[in-house]
Amino acid sequence: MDGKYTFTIIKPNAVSEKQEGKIIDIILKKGFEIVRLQRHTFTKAEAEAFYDVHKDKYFFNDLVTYMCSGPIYIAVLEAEDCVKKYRKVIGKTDPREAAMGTIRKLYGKTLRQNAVHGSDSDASAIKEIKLFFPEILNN
Ligand code: 3AN
Repeated sequence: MDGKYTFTIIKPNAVSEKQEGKIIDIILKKGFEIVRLQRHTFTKAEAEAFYDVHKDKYFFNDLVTYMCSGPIYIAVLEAEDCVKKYRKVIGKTDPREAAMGTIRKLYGKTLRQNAVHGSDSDASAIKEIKLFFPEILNN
C-alpha cells in the first residue's frame, strides 16, 4: 500500500462549527478518493493510542482531552503519493503558519484546535489505518 493511502481526522472544533462538509469538499476537489468515512467519538484509550508518539510531550494530556471532547470524522483517503499530497492540502500544524488556502489556515483556530489530522509518513498512515479500518490493509 506504499504511498497509496493516508488517514485523516476532522477534529472536534471543525465538527462543532459544522465545517466538515466544506473540508470534505476540499478533499474531493483536490483529487482524493474517500475510501472510508465515519463519524466517531474517541474514547480516552483510543486517543491515547492514536497519539502515543506524543505521550511524553507537555501537551499530551490536553491533546487527548480535546480529541475526546466531541464528535470527529475519521477517514481513509487514497491518491498517488497520498501522505505528502495531503500534508500539503492541510498545511502546517499551527494554523497561523499554514499557507493560504490550506484546510488548517481556513478552519484551524489554534495549534491544538487545528481542524484536521493527516498522517505524517506512510508508516504512521499504516499504524493509524490499522487502529480503525484494518480490513483495508488486508486487501
Ligand atoms: P501534525 O498533526 O501536524 O502532524 P504533530 O504530530 O506534531 O503535528 O502534533 C499532533 C497534534 O498535537 C497536532 N495536530 C496539534 O493538534 C497538537 N500539538 C502539536 N504541538 C502542540 C503544542 N505545542 N501545543 C498544543 N498542541 C500541540
